[in-house]
Amino acid sequence: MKTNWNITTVKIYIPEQQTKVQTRQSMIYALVLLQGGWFMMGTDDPGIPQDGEGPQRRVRQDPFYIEEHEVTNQQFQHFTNQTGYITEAERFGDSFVFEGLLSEEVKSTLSSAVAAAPWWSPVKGADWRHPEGPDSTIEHRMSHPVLHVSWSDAQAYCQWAKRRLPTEAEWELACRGGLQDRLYPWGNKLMPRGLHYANLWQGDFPNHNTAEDGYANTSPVMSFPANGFGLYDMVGNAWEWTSDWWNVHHTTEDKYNPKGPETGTDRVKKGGSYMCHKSYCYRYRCAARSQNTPDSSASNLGFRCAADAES
Ligand SMILES: *[C@@H]1O[C@H](CO)[C@@H](O)[C@H](O)[C@H]1NC(C)=O
Ligand SMILES: [Ca+2]
Ligand SMILES: [Ca+2]
Repeated sequence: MKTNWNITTVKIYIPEQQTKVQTRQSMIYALVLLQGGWFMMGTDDPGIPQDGEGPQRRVRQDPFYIEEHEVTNQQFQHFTNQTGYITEAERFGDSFVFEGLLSEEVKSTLSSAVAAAPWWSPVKGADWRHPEGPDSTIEHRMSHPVLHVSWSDAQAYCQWAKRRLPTEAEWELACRGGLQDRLYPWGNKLMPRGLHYANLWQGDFPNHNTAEDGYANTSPVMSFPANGFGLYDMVGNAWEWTSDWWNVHHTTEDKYNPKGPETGTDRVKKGGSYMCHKSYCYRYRCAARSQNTPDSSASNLGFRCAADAES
């Protein structure tokens, strides 16, 4: 496989030492090495109990790599250029878009919406290159997270990049950034010193987004501060697929490199998105979780890859 993307930085995180910066030949963007070890997964004080956020349990995780930011449109375009890959949304001919972002023209063509969430509409011609439907483009958003990618699309990209999706446990360890029992990657206060730490929704959902954090839609990756592991947008911006099947029942038993249930119908996604507001989607917390069928795609759902640590 040919690539003209050469040296990128690999930041190696080592607990109790400074972040070591190495360079190495790499096809695509930076990975951060996390040392693993024991951590507390989930919470005994769930924000949304029916999502299976609890109980809190001890998890021991081997070292692994995780990408420092969500996979961008640029990265995904590089992948499709090289492979000719067609996403599921492109094959199905439609994908879910948040109505608040649609042009009047696209809105006038809509036939159906989701009963429980009428702000979601399947839009013909919506896909990763056209996040708000056929009259939209990613040209000015190449550094934003790729959207409208199904779990299978995400899986295909990571495989091509010689990587894989993170497990939910890996993702959550990464989200916590070395902190214990905190709500957010940076602590318990949503806005320390009055500053925005993630791309979320401010205002009245779903009618009015004040975009006080600077963005009513996605933001370029790394627009908000990194967590303690040097990882960006772990909560907010785009939801992120993980490799686990969905299940809301957990025990307090210690777990070793858990990979989730053997089977299921839905896959776990983590971190919430630019559409999340406390009033209806208090899921921009590390313990929070949600699910979609593996062929689902939407205008707020992306991913990042992980990789095994060579030992
Ligand atoms: C993908 O191919 C198009 C058309 O040749 C080109 O304009 C674009 O820069 C390529 N993208 C990447 C990320 O290589
Ligand atoms: Ca926002
Ligand atoms: Ca995210």
